[in-house]
Amino acid sequence: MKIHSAEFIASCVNPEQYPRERLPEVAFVGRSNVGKSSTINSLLIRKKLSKVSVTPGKTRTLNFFRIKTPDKVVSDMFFVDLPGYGYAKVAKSVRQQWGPMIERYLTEREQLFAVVQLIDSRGVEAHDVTTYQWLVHMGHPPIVVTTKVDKLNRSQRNPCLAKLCQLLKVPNPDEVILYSAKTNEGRLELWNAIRERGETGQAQKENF
Ligand SMILES: Nc1nc2c(ncn2[C@@H]2O[C@H](COP(=O)(O)OP(=O)(O)OP(=O)(O)O)[C@@H](O)[C@H]2O)c(=O)[nH]1
Ligand SMILES: [Mg+2]
Repeated sequence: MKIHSAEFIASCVNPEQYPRERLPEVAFVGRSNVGKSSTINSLLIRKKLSKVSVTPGKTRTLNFFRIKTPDKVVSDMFFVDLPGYGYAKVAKSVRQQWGPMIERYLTEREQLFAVVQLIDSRGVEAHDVTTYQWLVHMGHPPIVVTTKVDKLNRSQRNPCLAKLCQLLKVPNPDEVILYSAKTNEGRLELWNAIRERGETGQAQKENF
């Protein structure tokens, strides 16, 4: 996927601050430090667009990036980098704000056409499972991406993937995308999955 432009637009904590332009949106969810910001940068071939940190809890607001590509299906849209869930060291008062902030965005945002859920390829946590189930329940079955696969050797890959599919009960294990923001492995597959959701969304709109 070629990227015409990728631009930071806004950092938001409530809906009044969300961008006014009604463009299709793709949200990236996952626990703190799983690699959401790195994956966004890798997809966009930008090194520093979304801030990456070794310290979990870096992204604390909903960050909107406007993306333009030459592809008709995904020509103009927003990527939304969400704060990570489940990081105990972030002050409790901050964590208490994050849950409702993320939930509200995911449940109310009409132009949200794809949710990408990132899970560390080295291990699924209970919070990942509940988030996955909640997203399915809310009508946003996510594109599941396992991150940091460069940290696994070849013999570890299949068992890790099988475990993840078993815990999440994903209906189609072939659709889980193995990703590395370090090597860009999985970049094409993830773009294809986002594009596919875009096509489905457009077809649904035309049927109304
Ligand atoms: N080896 C390797 N490291 C990665 C990969 N993706 C992210 N990392 C590292 O993991 C750490 C966290 O990455 P971020 O992209 O900031 O994670 P995040 O999910 O945005 O974290 P929060 O904003 O805190 O929720 C950083 O040190 C990254 O360099 C990957 O694919 N491979
Ligand atoms: Mg981040």
